Amino acid sequence: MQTEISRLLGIEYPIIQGGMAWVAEHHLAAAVSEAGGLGLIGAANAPADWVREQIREAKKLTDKPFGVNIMLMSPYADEVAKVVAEEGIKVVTTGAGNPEKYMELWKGAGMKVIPVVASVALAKRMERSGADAVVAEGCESGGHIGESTTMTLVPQVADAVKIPVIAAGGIADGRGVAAAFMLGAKGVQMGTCFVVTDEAQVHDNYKERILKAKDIDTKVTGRSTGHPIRTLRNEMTKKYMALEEQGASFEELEYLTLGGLRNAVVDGDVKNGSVMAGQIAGMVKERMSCKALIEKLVRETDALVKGTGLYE
Ligand code: TUI
Repeated sequence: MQTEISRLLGIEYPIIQGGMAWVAEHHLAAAVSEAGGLGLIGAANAPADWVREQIREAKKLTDKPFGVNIMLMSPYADEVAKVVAEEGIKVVTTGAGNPEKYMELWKGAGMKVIPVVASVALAKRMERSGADAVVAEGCESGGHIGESTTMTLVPQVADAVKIPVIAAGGIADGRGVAAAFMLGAKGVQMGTCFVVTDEAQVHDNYKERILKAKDIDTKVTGRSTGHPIRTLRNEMTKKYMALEEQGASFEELEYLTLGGLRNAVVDGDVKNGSVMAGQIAGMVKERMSCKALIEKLVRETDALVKGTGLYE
């Protein structure tokens, strides 16, 4: 399953684990990389020292390449941007913004830079600034999302740029991976299906909520504040919708979703917390190791793609 992306990153399979806030810590990232994909540590809103520590811990668990995802709205983004270069990280992905101001630093350090984009315009701009690839993330994804679906975004981005495109949003089995290749992607990034893996340090209530989710169980809060976030519906989303209708303040609304992610992931408060997950949660029904998941994805994809020449 070699593509431009697996070759660019020096990995076995072009399968990337999303840099999910509170979820993508060193155990998960190392397990994905050990299994032949690319694991990511999600810097999210964490201080730079936490990120440095996570990088050092991941290095103890794997010699294979892994990356760091930098959430650009983080108050610590500037510091984290320096830490990843200092620690010799080979691949950085970014989300929720435009990473242009860090490009010189990262390219100078010999790093591969892969911004997550939700539009053709940002994809083109990233290519001009020297990005090595982009992740085109459709709004099927969990967490902070854009407007377009994966089905519409991926081919439009693939047509607009020469650098390889990685598809994200709504992928959790070989059919999704093969479909992404059909749309012009050279790799995939997945989040929700990695949350329920054995290595994910996530409260069991959170994993169970994903495993029990049905197709229509996600909601998007924050469209009115300009920060749309996809989560599984619960008391929090109900309260959010009610507050939104009453014209609550931006801060009040933001606190409800973003503050609640830690409560859900760490404490298992899946009623009032923020249970970020993608629309594909309804199809994620089995717990397994990262190795078993990646082997299953590769096996299923191979069976569908064989003979089509799509891997070349
Ligand atoms: O970033 C994500 N997903 C996330 S981040 C997150 S935690 C969070 N914390 C505080 C505030 C908001 C979120 C939970 N989930 N995915 C990557 C992604 N990036 N999706 C969409 C975008 C995006 C959207 C607009 C990237 C760039 C953009 O425009 C940038 C510009 O300046 O043009």
